[in-house]
Parts: sequence; C-alpha cells; structure tokens
Amino acid sequence: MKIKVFTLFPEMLRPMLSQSILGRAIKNGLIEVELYNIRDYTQDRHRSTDDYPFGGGAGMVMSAQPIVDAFAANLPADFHGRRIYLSPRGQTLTQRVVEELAKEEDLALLCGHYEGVDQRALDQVIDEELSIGDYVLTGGELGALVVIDAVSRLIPGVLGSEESSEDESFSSGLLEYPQYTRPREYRGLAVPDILLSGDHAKIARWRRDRALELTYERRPELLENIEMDKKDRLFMKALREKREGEMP
Ligand code: 4HQ
Repeated sequence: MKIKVFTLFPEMLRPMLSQSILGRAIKNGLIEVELYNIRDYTQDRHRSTDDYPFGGGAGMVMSAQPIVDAFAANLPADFHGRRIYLSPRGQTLTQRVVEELAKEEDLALLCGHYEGVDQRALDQVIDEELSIGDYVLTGGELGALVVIDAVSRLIPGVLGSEESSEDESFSSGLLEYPQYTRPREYRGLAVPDILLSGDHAKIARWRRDRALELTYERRPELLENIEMDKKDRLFMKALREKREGEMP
C-alpha cells in the first residue's frame, strides 16, 4: 500500500515512521509512506499557507490553493484509493473502518492545522472525512499516524508471526485477556497456574473466559456483535448469575 500524507509539519510524522514495526514495514517495502509539505506548493513571496477566516472569528484557516496544488502535483490521474481529511466531523475510526481501509491500494491523507481548511479545498480533493475520536487535536498529523499504524498492521507481512494480529481484542471483538511473562512470581504475585500447565485447550478456554469477563464488565455493548458458541454462552450465563448474586 502507498500512503501519501499532505501536511504543513512532515517532521511530526517522521519519527513514528522510522521506528519499530512501522519502520521495519517501510524498510521492507510492505508499505510506502510519502510525506508532502503543503508549504512547498504556495505561490506567494511569503509562502503563506493560511489566512483569516471570512466572517471573522478566532484563528486561521488553511488556504485552498497550496492544498489543491499539492494534491494535483502528486496524485496520479489514475489514483486508485481514498482521499481522506482527518477531522472531528468525520466518520469515527473503528477497527471495522480500519479493515476496509486496509483493502485499498493507496490512501491520501490530508492533515489540517489551526481552525481547519478552506471548504473549497475539501470539496475539490477530498472523498471523505475521518475522525480518530471525539476530542480536539491541534492538527490532523496524529490522526494520520493513527490511521497509518492501525492499517499497516493488517497488511500481510507487517507483523511478524510472533506479533500476529489474529488473536487480539477488537479483531475477535473482545477486550484482551491478561498476559504474563517471566518471572513466575513477582513481588509475591504469582502467574495463574493454568498458564504454566502446558494444557493448550485449557489455556485457550481460560483466555476466552477472561476476555468475555473483561468485556462484560468494561464494555458490555461490544458483546452484542460477538459470535458465541455453546461454551461462551454457558460462561456468560454463569457470569450474569454471579453478578446478580452480588447485587445488593
Ligand atoms: N483535528 N480526528 C482540528 C482533530 C481530529 C480528530 C484535526 C483538529 C483537524 C483542523 N482529526 N483540525 N479528532 O481533532 O482527526
């Protein structure tokens, strides 16, 4: 997948893209991320990228011209992919949305700063708006990084077999079961015996039960979209009865 990012602050993204799993994925050519500085596409002497909002009000608005020209200069006429503006107005990013984005050949991400972007730029070069959550950032750069990170780990080969995305919360749709590593005892706290038993079927059942329990306690609404087998349903019944027994 090729991801083009349009931003006034490309240096904000570079460190994340050079490290760890993303750094390795890019080095191995599994994903390609190109950063474009919108300022390089200004046409005035002062290289200005923003201006005062018509109608008044606080802050500055990013001008249409450098954004539209940056897209025109760098998206091929046959660009196959989604052109996305990061914004709290957008559809909220969920794992479901991430899975859809991961199927795309290419992505173009526009990061706004200040009070936002002249609507005419969005009308000309953007297909959709995407929000990483209901809070306000100083700019779309962190949003773009979140999209890149979440999408990249679904691309075959990006996660090593040791880091596989299969078994995790939100891909199973459940919160993650607790994990432990050495030592077997830490400050008097032992690792649950079952994890040391070597009985893989028992361990899998224990993990599934812990995931169901945590999800029931913390994010019960997530259980509505979960496929449950007979053992799951039996465990949930016991959980609910235990909970009712505790009710005052
Ligand atoms: N912003 N999800 C305002 C966000 C945001 C979000 C990006 C702040 C756009 C103009 N982006 N700028 N939430 O808060 O993606």
